[in-house]
Amino acid sequence: MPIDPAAAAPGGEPARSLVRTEVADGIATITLDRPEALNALTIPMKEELLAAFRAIGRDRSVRAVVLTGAGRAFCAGQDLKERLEPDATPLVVEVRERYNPIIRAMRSLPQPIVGAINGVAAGAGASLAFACDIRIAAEGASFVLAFGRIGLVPDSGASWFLPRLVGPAKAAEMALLGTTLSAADAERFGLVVSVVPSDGLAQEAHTVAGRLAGLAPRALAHTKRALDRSWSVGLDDALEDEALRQGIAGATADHAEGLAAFLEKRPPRFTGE
Ligand code: T3D
Repeated sequence: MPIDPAAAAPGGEPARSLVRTEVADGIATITLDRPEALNALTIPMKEELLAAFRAIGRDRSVRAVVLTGAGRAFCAGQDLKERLEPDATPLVVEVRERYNPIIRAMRSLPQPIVGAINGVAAGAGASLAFACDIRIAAEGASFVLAFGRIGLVPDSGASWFLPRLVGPAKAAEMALLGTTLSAADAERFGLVVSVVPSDGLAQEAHTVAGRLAGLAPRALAHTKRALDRSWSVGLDDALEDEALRQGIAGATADHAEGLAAFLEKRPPRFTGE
């Protein structure tokens, strides 16, 4: 979607899209598609991923997003071979200008994101998983903050998300020791909502995304923002923020539809208005 796969690459070869976006039934499925390198992130891939989120954010027909990886991994983080290239971008610039915008785009996306964690999520790949709203894992999936193993620090939001998702003690173990969290332990710590057999992951993620897609989009967008905001405000501030958002949601046609559906004992048909 963001990059035309048919467009010529510098060497004359058709550029291969490394991030696939498919939209069906109000659900956009984004697939990191570089399985030969465990979906490790290169610059073009990061650019495509950012473009994909931005395009989805503008598309009102999309009500929910599924983020997953092709092959046996979710994402192995930064492509370390690219990093060794002589003209590699300085780390501070790469993180600030290529990783952080993706994480911001995910968190400011009005639609909820379901992470379908099909395999290992390492380094910035784990950060991408953490930045989803809801995560479902395949039985063989795992999470590892691989940064420390190569003398780097957690980035792309990992140091912010992880303590909030699994608690400070587990986050410290994972961040400092680089301990791998299995899918089963990720469920125990609340990082993923469920663990399913590998061959059932896509279906389960789409079922959850389908439930989200059937809800009122504006209410979901406000809920997502309110949950994020709760980390940085006190109760008084949160109470007032809730009141304001409720005022906005209450004025939507979807709220009226929700009430009508309740009274008529039928499923609501939310339009996003
Ligand atoms: O720009 C910046 O650098 C700043 C941003 C940093 C953010 C980061 O993400 S830093 C962290 C980067 N990621 C890692 O350090 C993870 C490196 N990978 C691994 O530790 C392991 O591959 C895994 C634990 C993810 C999986 O292990 P395993 O045993 O299942 O697979 P493998 O055999 O190690 O890897 C399979 C292939 O994928 C292999 O290629 P080959 O030898 O078969 O041709 C391997 O080189 C490749 N691969 C895996 N991870 C990466 C990668 N290639 C490039 N970059 C990778 N990150």
